[in-house]
Amino acid sequence: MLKTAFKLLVLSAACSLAGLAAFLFYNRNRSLPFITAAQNALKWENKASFRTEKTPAAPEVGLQTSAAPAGPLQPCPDVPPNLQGVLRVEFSTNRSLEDVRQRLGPVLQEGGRYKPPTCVAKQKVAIIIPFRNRHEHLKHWLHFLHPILIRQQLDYGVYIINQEGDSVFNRAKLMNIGHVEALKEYDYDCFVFSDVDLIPLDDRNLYRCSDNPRHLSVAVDKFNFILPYATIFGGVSAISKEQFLKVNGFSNTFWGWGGEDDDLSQRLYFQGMSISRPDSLIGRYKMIKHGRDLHNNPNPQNVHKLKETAYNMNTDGLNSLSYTVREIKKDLLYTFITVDVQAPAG
Ligand code: UDH
Ligand code: MN
Repeated sequence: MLKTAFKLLVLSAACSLAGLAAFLFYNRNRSLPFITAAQNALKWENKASFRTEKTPAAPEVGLQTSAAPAGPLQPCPDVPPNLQGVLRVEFSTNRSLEDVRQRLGPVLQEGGRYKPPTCVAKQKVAIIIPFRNRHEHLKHWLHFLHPILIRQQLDYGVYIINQEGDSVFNRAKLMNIGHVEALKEYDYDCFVFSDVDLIPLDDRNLYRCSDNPRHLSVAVDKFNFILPYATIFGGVSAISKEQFLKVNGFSNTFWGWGGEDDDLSQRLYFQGMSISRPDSLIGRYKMIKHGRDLHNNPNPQNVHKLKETAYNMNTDGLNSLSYTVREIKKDLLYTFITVDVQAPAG
């Protein structure tokens, strides 16, 4: 009797082992790479490399949560679970993009794209950066922002819109171009327009859109962490596709420094929207120190143009946008689009 029971036990153990081996063999090429990708991404969603000064390091995530979930993915939680809060940000380190590429290689897709592997992101976000000749700043931005955006569980892509040549700079037009070019690639529903030199000091400041356009760079060190004025919408701001289309995007006609962000702020106001903001303790930023760039001097005409926003907004914007794409380069960390903005002569 006892002997028979023992035989049965050995037999059933052998069967389960054989079953397990067969399962692993069958799935060796399918589930394992996915598990590895998911584990890598989760490692990053948890990464403590930019450790908060207050919060302790996030706990390790075990295999249990990182394995490929069976069936369709659930929506990501409202509050991403692995945020770190206050971040340490410094620009004294000489950063190499190769280093960032190596560390993020396993989780990012070509073009600076990411999707959370274990849940469906709340929003599809295109980050648009107006750019010319600020490669040092871009290195810092990519080094700090990718890990933050990953922890925020966004389905996102990074688009650097590079103005070709040395004609007068047009930040707003580059933003409009970024919006159009990003939408050619993917069905983004939210756009975060960000200067290349602004790094958030708290990852609870989510790079997402809300019911109203959202100004994210509320408290910048350069302005002593104080909001300079109530209607400001420059620096870093998040605006949904619908909100942006409703105001016909930015004006294309603000050449040189100043006014284009205030013009957009007025457009939003004229369309009955108001600006939302995170708390000033969370919306803190560091701006990388810089002087004024060549060919981007303050343009004294721009302030006068602000009187004409209501009159111009329906004919000057996305519906009148004209430019030429010179080159689209895909890096692991970003999509770099060089454009001719058709600057006026002189
Ligand atoms: N930008 C470039 N290249 C340029 C000009 C502007 O990439 O040549 C982009 C970049 O993303 C930058 C953004 O446009 O962050 C806004 O330009 P900015 O940084 O010059 O604007 P900000 O308001 O500068 O920060 C104010 C002038 C700083 C002079 C301070 C002297 N102490
Ligand atoms: Mn700046």
